[in-house]
Amino acid sequence: MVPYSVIFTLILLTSYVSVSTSKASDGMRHDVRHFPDGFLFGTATASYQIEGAWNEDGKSENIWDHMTHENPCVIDDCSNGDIADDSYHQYKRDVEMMRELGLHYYRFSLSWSRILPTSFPDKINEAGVAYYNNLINEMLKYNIEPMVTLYHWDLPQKLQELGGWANPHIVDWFGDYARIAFELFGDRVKYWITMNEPREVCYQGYGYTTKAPRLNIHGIAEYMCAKNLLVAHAKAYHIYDEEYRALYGGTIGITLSITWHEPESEDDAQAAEDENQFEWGIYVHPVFSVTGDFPPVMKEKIAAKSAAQGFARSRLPEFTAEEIEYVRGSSDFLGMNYYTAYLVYRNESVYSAHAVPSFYDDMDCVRYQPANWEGGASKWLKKVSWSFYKSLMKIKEDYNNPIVYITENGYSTTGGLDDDDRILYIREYIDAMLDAIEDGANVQAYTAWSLMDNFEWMQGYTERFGLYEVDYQSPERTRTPRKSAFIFKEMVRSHALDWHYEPDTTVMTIDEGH
Ligand code: PNW
Repeated sequence: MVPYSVIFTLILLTSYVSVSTSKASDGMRHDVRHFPDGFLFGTATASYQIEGAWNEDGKSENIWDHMTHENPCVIDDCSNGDIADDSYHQYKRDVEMMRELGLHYYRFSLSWSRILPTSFPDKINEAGVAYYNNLINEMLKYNIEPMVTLYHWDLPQKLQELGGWANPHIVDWFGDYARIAFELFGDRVKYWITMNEPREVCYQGYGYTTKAPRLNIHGIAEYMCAKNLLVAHAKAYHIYDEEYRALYGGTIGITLSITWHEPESEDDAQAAEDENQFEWGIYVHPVFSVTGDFPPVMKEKIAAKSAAQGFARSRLPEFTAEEIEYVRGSSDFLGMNYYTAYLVYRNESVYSAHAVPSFYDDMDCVRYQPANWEGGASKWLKKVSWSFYKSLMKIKEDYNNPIVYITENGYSTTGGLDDDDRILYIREYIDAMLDAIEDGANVQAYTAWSLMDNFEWMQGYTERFGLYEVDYQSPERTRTPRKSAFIFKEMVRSHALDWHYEPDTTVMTIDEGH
């Protein structure tokens, strides 16, 4: 197996060179490339990763509070988000940074248990609502549009005890919460995102142990989660569509993590396609395809494996005909978080490379990243910009060219203000995105992850994704612009990608009009 993969990796790497530079090698790479008119720029964060104030002013416990307090060292540095960036108190500085960057919008998420401490609509926490009102109003003062994610992983702990996303009642619970958010903030918020990255919620949190609540019930729980989460998303979409759209005229969609899977060899083309379907087709297909429902390959493979393994029915739950219709088309845009890629080969050996049953065993594939792919501080985050182009083109082709907002893209370091690696990553990915736009992909916005360093989930504060560095030793969590912040600012200001721009990083200013 090893020599085989090595040989094919080498062959593929040679062909990648032509993929990655196809635009550049024909003399077409422009030193300065302009973005289409109306193209928007923002940065993103998430509530648990930045807010802190975990138990202040009536907020109740969520699954990340619970997990990090019960079992601190599941996090690499045994840290937690109790204080994090203290954005609950420092939000005016956050908005000042958005103004420095000249952002058109800022993507952040709401903490369900801060707004609804019982998890349900019987009690609205006024202090929590006031925090979000203050943040939104401060942004709007400077014409920065809020883009609000309803769910970025911090489920109220009580709902987890009731089964969380594995309990179908969550469709109603999430719908009730969404309606309250639309009611409270819909007059000022025009961009809504229902869910952030169902894949990470379900596979990592329910199938494995790499996100809260670490259920580790693979091959079963991640599929229950996927179905309920999609119906819950659709519920929020229809509530907005029917009760608020005419009133407020906003737009609402779902954010998915897309990762490209490239065949290791020609023989693995179907394996790579299967992996793409299992990893993200499971969420894109039900919402964006013409037919709706889970991808056919998943339905077939999981039903067959389940039967052979002695299960009474497929471990992949079925949507009813009514649910298929309810979920199909339930998104005005595709929010795409894009970071990295993998190579894939087929593995149908009776000696499965994976636990049985499991999501990875079900697809009969193995994925990996070659050792010579360059990467950031995060083990999984390799810089593979050509894969961004391929993913955007596949989404254009397979799903009738939906409106795409890049709702996250970014790179990790271990810290420091001179982040040339991050700058190179961002420039290469944006270049690939511009190639896709030139070739017809309907990408309308780009969001850098992240505005500032924050609690990077299981990696705690060991991996830094910020355009601004955060000093976790200082009580006010001092934020300082990295070199990448200056580069990003210039890109927004000039509405162009300039490969040769070298910023003066001595003073960060707020330009006129911001
Ligand atoms: C995203 N992958 O997670 C999340 O939305 C953020 O909260 C997080 O901080 C950020 O990316 C950086 O990790 C991802 O394996 C986790 O491709 C894993 C992947 C992608 C996104």
